[in-house]
Amino acid sequence: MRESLDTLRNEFLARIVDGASEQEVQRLRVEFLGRKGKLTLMFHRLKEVPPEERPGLGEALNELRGFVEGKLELRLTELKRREKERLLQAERVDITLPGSRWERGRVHPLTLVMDEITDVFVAMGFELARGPDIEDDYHNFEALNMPPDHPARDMQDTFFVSAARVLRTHTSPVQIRVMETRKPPLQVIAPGAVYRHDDDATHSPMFHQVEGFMVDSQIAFSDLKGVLTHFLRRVFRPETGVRFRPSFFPFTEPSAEVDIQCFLCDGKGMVQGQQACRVCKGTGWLEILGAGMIDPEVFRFVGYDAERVSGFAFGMGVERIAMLKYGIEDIRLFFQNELRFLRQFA
Ligand code: 2NM
Repeated sequence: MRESLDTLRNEFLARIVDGASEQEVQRLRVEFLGRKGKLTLMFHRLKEVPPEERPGLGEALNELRGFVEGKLELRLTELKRREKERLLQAERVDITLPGSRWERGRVHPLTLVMDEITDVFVAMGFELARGPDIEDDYHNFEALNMPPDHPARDMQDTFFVSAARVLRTHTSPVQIRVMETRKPPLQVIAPGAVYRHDDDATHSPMFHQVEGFMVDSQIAFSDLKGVLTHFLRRVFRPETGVRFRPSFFPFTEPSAEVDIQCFLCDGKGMVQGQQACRVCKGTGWLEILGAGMIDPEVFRFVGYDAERVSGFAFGMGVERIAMLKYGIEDIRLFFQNELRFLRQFA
């Protein structure tokens, strides 16, 4: 039995080599110290030896058990230490590397101009309204006095989503929705993206408008002139000349095109004596807005009594105003997100 103790110790030592994995350590623990382990069995066999040999043998067995347990524990500790070391190496970071800077973002020039336009109307008591980019035929055309066969529908190259739904070609449907759900007096502006099948240096398939309207019991064309003149003198210069030319829109009657005096040549049309002004192309005027008195037909569609209410409405293209203000020649610059372009706007 003494000899088998030495054999067992040697066998164990041969197995608990340096490369032993955690699983191998656990297997060895079971194999030697488990309920039917080799060492455990030897403890059972103690009763087979003569009583006088038992104390010495028992002591030797206890010593071997302690030895095996110690070695197993040592091996596990070593494995854990190595794993920790491996992780520390793998996850090493160089804390002396400089950090990457966060560049401060800027407001997009179109947002800048749209906010500026909006602020002037809000200061005059207008409220903001929004609506869906995908509209139905009724709100985008029909209720704006453009029946299915109306020639004005050709004026707008419409993107169709389905037979009955379109990407809105103007923000006027937002105003229709406001009038449908609320009663005068109302002063509302509707800024937002609109869509037309157009694409060149001055036309983008998606662009932005700010439209607005005012409805009450006694709104006159002079109110339209006063509000829009004030607006234009706020966004451009306080002394800017403004003119109203007769025009046509299906949803307003009478209608007008609103021009401002050119801010580059001061309305002279010429710069440095003889050269035609590059901003107004020599005309001295810049077209900025469309406007008019809301057509009684539109009031009928939204359920207003045209005998009791009147109002004006207007609309403008944000890109056009931004291009004039900043001297931008190509509308596509707004949508290319070229940082060298965008960084120029404070
Ligand atoms: C324009 C020009 C003239 C306009 C009309 C309406 C509505 F819904 F009230 F009838 N909203 N916007 C309007 C009128 C828009 O844009 C050039």
